[in-house]
Amino acid sequence: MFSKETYIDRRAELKKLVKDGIIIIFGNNESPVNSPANGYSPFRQDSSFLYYFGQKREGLVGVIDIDENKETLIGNDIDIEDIVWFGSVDTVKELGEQVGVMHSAPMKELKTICSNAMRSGRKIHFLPPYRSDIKIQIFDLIGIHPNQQKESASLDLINAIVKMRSVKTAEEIEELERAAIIGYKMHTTAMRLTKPGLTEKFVAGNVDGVANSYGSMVSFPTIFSQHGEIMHGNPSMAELKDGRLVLCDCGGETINHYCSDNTRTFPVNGKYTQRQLDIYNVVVEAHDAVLELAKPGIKYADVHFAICRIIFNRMKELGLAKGDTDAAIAAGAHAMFLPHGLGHMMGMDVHDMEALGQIYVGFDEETRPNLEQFGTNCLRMGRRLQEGFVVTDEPGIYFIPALIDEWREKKHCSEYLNFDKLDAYKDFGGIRLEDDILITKDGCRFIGKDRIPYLPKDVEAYMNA
Ligand SMILES: [Mn+2]
Repeated sequence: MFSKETYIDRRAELKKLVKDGIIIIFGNNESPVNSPANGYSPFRQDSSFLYYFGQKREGLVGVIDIDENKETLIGNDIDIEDIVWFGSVDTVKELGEQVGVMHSAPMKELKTICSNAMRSGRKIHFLPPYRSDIKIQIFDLIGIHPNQQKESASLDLINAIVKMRSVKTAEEIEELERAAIIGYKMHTTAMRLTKPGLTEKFVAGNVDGVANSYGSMVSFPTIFSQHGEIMHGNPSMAELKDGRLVLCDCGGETINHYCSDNTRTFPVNGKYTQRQLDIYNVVVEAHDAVLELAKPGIKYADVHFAICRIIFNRMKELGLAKGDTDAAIAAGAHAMFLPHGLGHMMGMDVHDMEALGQIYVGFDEETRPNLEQFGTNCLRMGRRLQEGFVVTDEPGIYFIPALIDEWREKKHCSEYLNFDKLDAYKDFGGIRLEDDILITKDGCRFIGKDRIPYLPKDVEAYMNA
C-alpha cells in the first residue's frame, strides 16, 4: 500500500473530475472454486478499488458522495467464529482510516445509501461489473438488470479513472520496476529449465511458482507452448521436442498488484536453427524499432503500422509475401503474420483497465478503432502516447495453418501472399518478443533494469551456461 495521502489525493482528483453524484466502487468478493469456503487463491482485489481505497480485503465497497463531500468504506467486521479460523484482522473502520476515509458502515447500509440517492434523483456512478456476484449486488441495490449494467455504467466515472490511471506516478513506476524483477526471474527460470523431454506444464508450473514466491501471483495465466502460433496457448502435457521453439508469455504481480508482461521465444534444445533465426531476427528488428518510434504525441496505432511495414518487407525478402507494402497493409495482408496489435496499456491490470472498456482506454475522439479489418480489429491501444504511459511492445510473426488454408481458399490478399511458400511454414509455430515500455518526456525506455535475454546469442549463451 502507498501512503494515506496518495489515496486521499486520488479521491480528491476523482471528485473534481466526476463533479457530482455518488460514486460506488465495488471491491471484489471471494470467488469459490468448488465449494463456498474453497476460494481461488490468492484473493485478487479489483484494481480500481485498490487505486482509490488501497485495501486488499474481500467484501468491501467504497462510496464517495461528491455532493456531500463524504467518503465511506462499507463492509462487515468479522466475528469470533472467523477470528478462530483466520486470525484477528483490522476493523472496517480501521481499514478506512488507514487510507484516509473518515466514515465506515456495515454492508446493509449500502442499500439505504443507494435508495436515498435514487429517491432524490441523484446520479449513482458505478463501473461496468465483470464478476457475476457484483452484477447481482448492483441489481439488488439499484435495480438495473445485469444485461443492462454495462450500458448503464457511468461514462463520467470511466473517463475520469482512465485519465488518472493511464499516467503512472513515480511511486507506481517503482512498483512496475519491482514487477519487472519478478518477470525476469520467471523468464530466466523457464530458459534454464527448458530441455527436451520435460512437459510444457512442468516448466510453466515452475514459472508460476516464481511469481507466487516473490509477489502475489501471475499477472495472467502463463502462456508456455511449442505452438507459439496459438496466441494464448495454454501449457499442455506435451513433451518438449528437440528442434522446436517454445513461446513463453508471462508476468508477475508485486504484493501491491502492479504487473509485468514479457514474452520470449527460445529453442527447446538451446540452439536456434537458421530457418528459425530468419524469422526471429525480423521480430527482433520490429521489437527494437519501437524504442526509436514511441514518444509523447505519437499515436501508438502509427507505431503499430510502422512495425507491420517492417515485418511485411522482410517477409517479401524471404519470398513469403509480395506486392506494394503500403497497399498490402491497407488491405490487411500483414495480419497473416501479425494478427494482433503491437501492445496494450499495463499497470495494475496486465491489460490495464480493460474491464472499463478497451475503447475508452486505447482510443479517444481523435483515434477510433477499426473494427472491420481482421487483425487491425485486435488493436488494444491506438491513441497518442503521453509521458507516464506504460505500454507493451510485443510484435510477433506467426504461421497459423488454419489461417493459411482459409485465406488461400478465399483468395484473400492473394496478390500479396505466396501461399505455396507459406505452406512450407505450417510446422513452424510462432515467435513473439515482448517488453514493457515507459513513455518518458521525449522518448521511451524499457522497464526493468536487467533485460531478459532476447538476442539469439544471449539466449543461447544463457540456456547453455
Ligand atoms: Mn502483453
